Amino acid sequence: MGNRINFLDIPYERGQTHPGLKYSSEYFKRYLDQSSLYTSLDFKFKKGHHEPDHWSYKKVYSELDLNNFKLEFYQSAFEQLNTIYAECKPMVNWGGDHSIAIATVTAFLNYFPEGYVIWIDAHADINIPASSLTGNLHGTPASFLLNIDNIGQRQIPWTKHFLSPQRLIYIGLRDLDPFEEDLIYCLGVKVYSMKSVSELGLSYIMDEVKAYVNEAPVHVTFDIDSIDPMYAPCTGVPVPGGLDRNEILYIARQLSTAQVKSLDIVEINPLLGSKEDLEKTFSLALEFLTELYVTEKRSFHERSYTANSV
Ligand SMILES: [Mn+2]
Repeated sequence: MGNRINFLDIPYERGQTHPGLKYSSEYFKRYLDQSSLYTSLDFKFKKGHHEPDHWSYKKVYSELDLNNFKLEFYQSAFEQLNTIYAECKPMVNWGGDHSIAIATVTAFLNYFPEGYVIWIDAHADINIPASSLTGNLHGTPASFLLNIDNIGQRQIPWTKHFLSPQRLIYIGLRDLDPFEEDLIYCLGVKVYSMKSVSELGLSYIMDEVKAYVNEAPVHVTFDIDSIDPMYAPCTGVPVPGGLDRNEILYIARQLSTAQVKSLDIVEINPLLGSKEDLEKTFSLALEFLTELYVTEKRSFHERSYTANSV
């Protein structure tokens, strides 16, 4: 029996500088055709949302620059998501760089203003344009979604609902700018950094996360660079010391399939890395999806986990 998931590619790559992210969904589909890895997922591919060709990359260091960055393209992705979101759950949004969260999270909040966002990432992506050291939009989406300094109101006026800091949960952080650290501390966002993963253990952390979100709807935004580059090397900003294969699959199993209404998978760049690196990265992404969405496997895993943990 297939587990139907709706798949939308949003191959925006101009929120960062490495070309290749726009081919990610294409490579993933090819990988699915060739892979010997078993999955009982039944992907329903929707016509995706592509960046206009004439859009040229521009670094973003201030809100003034941002106006030239044309966030209206994200608005059209939001609008497309909105029209299909109602009848298409669960929804997998395949990036692209992490700036697509500007579209995907606003679409989620439009349906579930009381929902939670679990942001799995090595980076917090919470710079404001003026604080960004790189000028790359993919390091800023959380600040728009949280409406820091009213930047959301000015730059993404299509959304009625901003994310409250209490409804954001980070997992896997390990590479933050000082501005981001201060901001997260002031906002009181829940953070499970890699340091807390090693100190508390993921089973403690996921129990806490599940108790915290309770029955509320959840959007997971999964940056592949949360994983250690040893297991998922094809990404533009790799940071050592990340989650290992077992840890990310454990997180996927612990999340309730019914509760996760939508998921982003971002920052897989098929042009960075060898053939072997590609195989590693895409197989891990597919395993993550399988553990998250194949409900009938869950009880088996839970049993085996209980058995192993005594
Ligand atoms: Mn990210």
